[in-house]
Amino acid sequence: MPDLYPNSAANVLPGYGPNTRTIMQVKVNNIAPTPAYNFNALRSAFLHKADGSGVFESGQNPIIVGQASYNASYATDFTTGGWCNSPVNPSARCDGFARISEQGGDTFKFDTLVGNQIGVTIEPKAIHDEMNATNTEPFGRMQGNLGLEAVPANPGVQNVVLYPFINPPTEMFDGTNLPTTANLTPISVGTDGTQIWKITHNGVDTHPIHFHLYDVQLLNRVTWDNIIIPPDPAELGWKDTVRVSPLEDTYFAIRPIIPVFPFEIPNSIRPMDPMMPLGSLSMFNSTDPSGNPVDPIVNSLVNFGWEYMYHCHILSHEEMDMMRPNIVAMPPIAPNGLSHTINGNSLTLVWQDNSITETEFEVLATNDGFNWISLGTIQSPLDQPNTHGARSFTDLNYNGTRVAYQVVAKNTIGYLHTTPQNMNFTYTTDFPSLTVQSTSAPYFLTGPMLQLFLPLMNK
Ligand SMILES: [Cu+2]
Repeated sequence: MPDLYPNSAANVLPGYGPNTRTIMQVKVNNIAPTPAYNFNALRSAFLHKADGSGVFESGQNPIIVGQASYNASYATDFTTGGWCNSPVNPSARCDGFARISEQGGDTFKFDTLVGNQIGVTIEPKAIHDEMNATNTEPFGRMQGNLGLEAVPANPGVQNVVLYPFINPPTEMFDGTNLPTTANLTPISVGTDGTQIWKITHNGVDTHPIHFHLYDVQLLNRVTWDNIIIPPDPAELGWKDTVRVSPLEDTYFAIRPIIPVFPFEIPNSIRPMDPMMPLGSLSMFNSTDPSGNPVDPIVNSLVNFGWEYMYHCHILSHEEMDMMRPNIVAMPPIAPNGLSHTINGNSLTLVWQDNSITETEFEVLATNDGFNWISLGTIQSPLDQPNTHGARSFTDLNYNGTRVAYQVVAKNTIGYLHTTPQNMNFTYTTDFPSLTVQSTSAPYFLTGPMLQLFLPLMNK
């Protein structure tokens, strides 16, 4: 720029803008350049090493679903092609890719790092984002939504069920047997709480779907004209955000790693719609996961357990309700310290409640030392503080016949159809709930000698 002094900019000090007087010159020394970056050394660092020190195998959590793309990182021999989930002539080995015909409720089998083949049920999710196709936004604005795919998904019918954020939670994890930060080993059974998600997208835009709490392993995409698209090279490994594109099914494996804390984490208990009073019926989508209309959903206190989210990471989409709760049920700390008092034919059992996350206790008894029967439950209501302390239950049918008692602490997450007293709905079907539990040691009424001999007496 020209120097306009004395007509302007007379008082600008050097180093302060606008400073039109400084000219910068960058000189390049005439010396030998540094060596070219050794890309092969970087690639080599990620390969499996005999001592397990490869960067991926030692630095990342173990993958869930075996795929050939990971062979170099683990020295595995996952197959490059083989549909072990085919209903006809399934291949012996699994390539880890889902096909167009697979859907919610099916078992998705895959090969694992430890060498066995296991199966996990496919969870059917859905996205839709076309103008006027989503109908729960009250002002007619353009909106994308997350939801579920009703199964079986049939051509030519409405299979996508879209939910606003306030609808009862439908994404739930059972934390009982999931790996923890203190004990993380590769998956070897299909029943540890791992989930396979299929998000089918009947819309128009690609959405970067973001997961809280856990990273996911992208398995593949399969277009609705049946082209299997493996993850891009940059999509291998762990991702907290994955592109979900229209007219495709996008498959993830999810295995949350439970953090271990030196203190209890309480449940998240709140109205499903925090903006409206309890008892409100407005702005819910009263359609069940199978796509059938149900009686109106009632805004009520719901136990969301450990509450997280998953949502589109385009924040204008997220803020327009492209977000759903994503919740975890963790077993309460088991009760202990059982004691009793007998009064005629009734027995009062007292125990120590060690948990702030139980929603009810169930009391079990046995008359023969083997077969346990339920005597009933006592609630820990969601609208009351949940504390430690003594709890009790009176068995009115004691009659001197009981051998032992047990107390089960249960934690139930999800919408339980709590209805205000002035309403009397008959729900035709359910939104999901999930109960996890911890059980006290058996409490024998007799001395330790009988305890020891009871198994023999029943032989
Ligand atoms: Cu989006």
